[in-house]
Amino acid sequence: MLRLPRGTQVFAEDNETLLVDLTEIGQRVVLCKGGDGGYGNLHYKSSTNRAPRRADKGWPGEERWVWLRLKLIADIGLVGLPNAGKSTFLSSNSNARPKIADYPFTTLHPGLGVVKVGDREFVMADIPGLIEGAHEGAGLGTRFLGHVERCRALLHLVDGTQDDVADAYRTVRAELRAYGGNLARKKELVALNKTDAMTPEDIEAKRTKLAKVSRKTVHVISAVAGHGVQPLLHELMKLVEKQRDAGANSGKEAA
Ligand SMILES: Nc1nc2c(ncn2[C@@H]2O[C@H](COP(=O)(O)OP(=O)(O)OP(=O)(O)O)[C@@H](O)[C@H]2O)c(=O)[nH]1
Ligand SMILES: [Mg+2]
Repeated sequence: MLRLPRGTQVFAEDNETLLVDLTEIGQRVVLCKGGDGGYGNLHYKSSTNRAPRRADKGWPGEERWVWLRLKLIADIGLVGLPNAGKSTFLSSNSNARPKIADYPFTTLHPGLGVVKVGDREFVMADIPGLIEGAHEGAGLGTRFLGHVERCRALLHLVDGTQDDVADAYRTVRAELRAYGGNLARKKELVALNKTDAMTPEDIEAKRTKLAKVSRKTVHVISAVAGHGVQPLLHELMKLVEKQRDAGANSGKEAA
């Protein structure tokens, strides 16, 4: 028996045919039937033959090669360029304690955290930073874009201390689109992060720029100082509940 985390997909040897999608906790499937153990001498013992020489070997079990691909299931997926502050945001607002550092690709594996908003909660996934070409394997590549597939909605973080916030936003969006599937169609909230390290004029200029390129309301936050975070968490919670009601998630394609 093999125990696998929820969200694991099992593919056939061709690495294309999906055999099972383990989206539920406790789900069990038989991939290969076990063999036949055969019979030992004891089985042939009888009143007339007290020491039988006979034994039957049985047959081997089924064998097959499979590919396992883990695609995390979360309510909200954090996306953004490396160093945008994704892990910081997850760490300051959930029970998760991811590694945080001032260099790109600090996060090498996606991680999950539970975010509490009042008496409700949602699960947020910290995804390694995306860079141009990620959909073709650049940086940490496509492996992580797969995790985004299963999130109900996205929070796109943009580091406000970089010069070109519009370009940062576009780069990530282009990767989501290029990966295909329903990634680019997912609901997305946008936040300008690290505003504790910016002047009010700079914040305003970059917020305007980002709103223009994303055509969305831009949340102005500081993941470190906690500025603007509570209203954003409420928005995320509202969005998650709406998506849950609509059945958009989580293994299955959004309706
Ligand atoms: N001033 C300031 N710095 C921040 C803020 N949020 C994150 N940082 C800093 O930015 C750097 C990168 O933060 P991370 O949370 O590791 O960034 P990430 O997006 O997870 O990066 P990758 O895992 O490499 O994709 C760290 O030095 C953080 O301390 C913020 O709100 N304000
Ligand atoms: Mg990180």
